[in-house]
Amino acid sequence: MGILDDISAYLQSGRAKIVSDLVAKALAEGVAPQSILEDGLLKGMGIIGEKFKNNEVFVPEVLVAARAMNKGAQLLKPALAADGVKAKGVAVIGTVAGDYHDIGKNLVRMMMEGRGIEMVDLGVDVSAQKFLDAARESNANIVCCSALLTTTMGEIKNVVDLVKGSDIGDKVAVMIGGAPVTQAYCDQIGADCYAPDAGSAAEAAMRFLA
Ligand code: B1M
Repeated sequence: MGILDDISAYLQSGRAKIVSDLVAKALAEGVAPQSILEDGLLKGMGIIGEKFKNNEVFVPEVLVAARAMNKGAQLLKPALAADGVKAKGVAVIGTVAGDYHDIGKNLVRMMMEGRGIEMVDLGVDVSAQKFLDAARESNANIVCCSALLTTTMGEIKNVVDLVKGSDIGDKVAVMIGGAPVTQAYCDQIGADCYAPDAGSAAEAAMRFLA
């Protein structure tokens, strides 16, 4: 196995220290930063995303893999910037107003980061106006809303209405998800996309950006 396969494999098993060491070694050996990112880190995270979607791995495995991904990516950042490599796109993410659940939202963020998307995380209890302001400020391609309560799910519609009715409405896609959210609800409120889990959310985001 080459060093990039090793990076992918150790990332999948959440070995953050080894992943960092291997990324540093690959850089020292002159491997292109873009290749370390695409064929090592992102490849590993993509495999974890797919396994998570298929219930072959669960939340703890995703969290440790994401931590390893972040460690490796941090090390790679200066080299990527020097190489002129840009993020694949920008997404704003948050849990809607009145809702404090953030475990699923964080997983979605990590999976999307794992695909090379720059994430602006607004945290929890985020108003529709805050989603719109952040999307405008960061020039985002996607706004991602998470809701875990039937009582806060309606807030997603406020975000969709505000963002879609704004000056950036035709440039930004709104993606929605969370346990009570369904495709039928997505269709009903006119959001661009519903994703049932973090892996599917990352895949859908990549489709938008393509
Ligand atoms: Co809350 N809670 N909770 N809770 N809580 C639920 C959601 C509940 C189903 C429990 C129950 O009654 N069985 C219930 C909701 C009922 C309903 O509305 N139908 C509930 C309730 C009622 C409440 C309170 C009102 C309880 C109270 O105070 N009386 C209160 C509300 C507080 C508030 O937000 N205002 C409350 C509080 C809390 C805690 C703070 C204690 C804690 C949250 C801690 C935290 O998030 N930091 C908590 C927890 C942990 C849960 C449960 C147990 C677990 C949620 C979770 O993290 N799941 C939950 C019961 C359950 O689900 N078994 C429950 C794991 C996570 C990985 O899954 O978030 O679904 P999930 O995310 C998935 C997908 O949904 C999807 O991808 C993720 C990964 O695959 N996804 C997206 C999520 N966001 C997405 C966005 C996307 C795409 C996909 O695109 C943008």
